[in-house]
Amino acid sequence: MKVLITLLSLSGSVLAADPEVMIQLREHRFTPSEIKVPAGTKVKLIIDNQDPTPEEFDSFALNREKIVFPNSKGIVFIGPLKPGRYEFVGEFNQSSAKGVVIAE
Ligand SMILES: [Cu+2]
Repeated sequence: MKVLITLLSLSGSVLAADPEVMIQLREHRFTPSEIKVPAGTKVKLIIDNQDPTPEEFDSFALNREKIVFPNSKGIVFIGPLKPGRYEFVGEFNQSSAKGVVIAE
């Protein structure tokens, strides 16, 4: 019974649509570079790499790392987050590819 309850609650969270945020990466810059998300909610980040080179979405604060191939999209789920600022970078182009998730 415990297993069944766990499965039901899992499918419940899958059925409820998680908010999605699209982030474009072009010329090694994220747009938007400042992303506001609701605190306490799981959010789906879609990273659309329009550059001809791979990039790695990397965030120590969010505890996430994801390689995104050239001209491809990568998906990173974050949260639920406490209110605050969570910086991220494109690890391969850290001088320009920078951004922050603001949970509020
Ligand atoms: Cu990394």
